[in-house]
Amino acid sequence: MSRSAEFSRKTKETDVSVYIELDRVKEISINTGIPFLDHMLENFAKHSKLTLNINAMGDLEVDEHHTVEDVAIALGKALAEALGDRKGVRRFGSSIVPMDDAVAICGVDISGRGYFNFDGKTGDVKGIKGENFEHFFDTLCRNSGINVYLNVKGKNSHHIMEAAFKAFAVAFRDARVVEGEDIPSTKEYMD
Ligand SMILES: [Mn+2]
Repeated sequence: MSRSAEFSRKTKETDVSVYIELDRVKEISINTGIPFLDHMLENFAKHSKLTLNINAMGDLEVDEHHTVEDVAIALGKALAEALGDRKGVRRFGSSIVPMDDAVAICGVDISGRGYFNFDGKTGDVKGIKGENFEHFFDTLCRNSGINVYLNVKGKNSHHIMEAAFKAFAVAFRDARVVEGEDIPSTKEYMD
């Protein structure tokens, strides 16, 4: 059985729906209205070996902020639900992913506690300001109960961000694997 979740969230600013499966690669379909964010989330799903469908309609006429934030909220909630009680999960994962001039170092702890720890500098790309990438990861962490450390450096903003999403994908791919029955915590509880 594949761990899965469906999550929808509609506000006056955005309408987002997410479907995710953690243990089966079926389909990746991402439509957020922001092509660069689609590109990043496709990379996340591809390199994390997930089934991921995301549809978002946001108030892009204002700017991209609400859409980026609300996609992160919905994806985070879906991840939390799909991970469930996190019993038997490997819990930790880490990666170093280069992309030409850029490199990203990522550590993931599926601890139940959401915290984003960021080092480095991001830049603007088409459709998204650099600051909104940090906001995306921070929002994703807080809503999923996943602790992420991410360190990026490089010259080209597209490469830096793509390396970051791939590094997160590879670290998460390992961390979410179920390999036993135990709750992987000395306190026998994940939070
Ligand atoms: Mn690219």
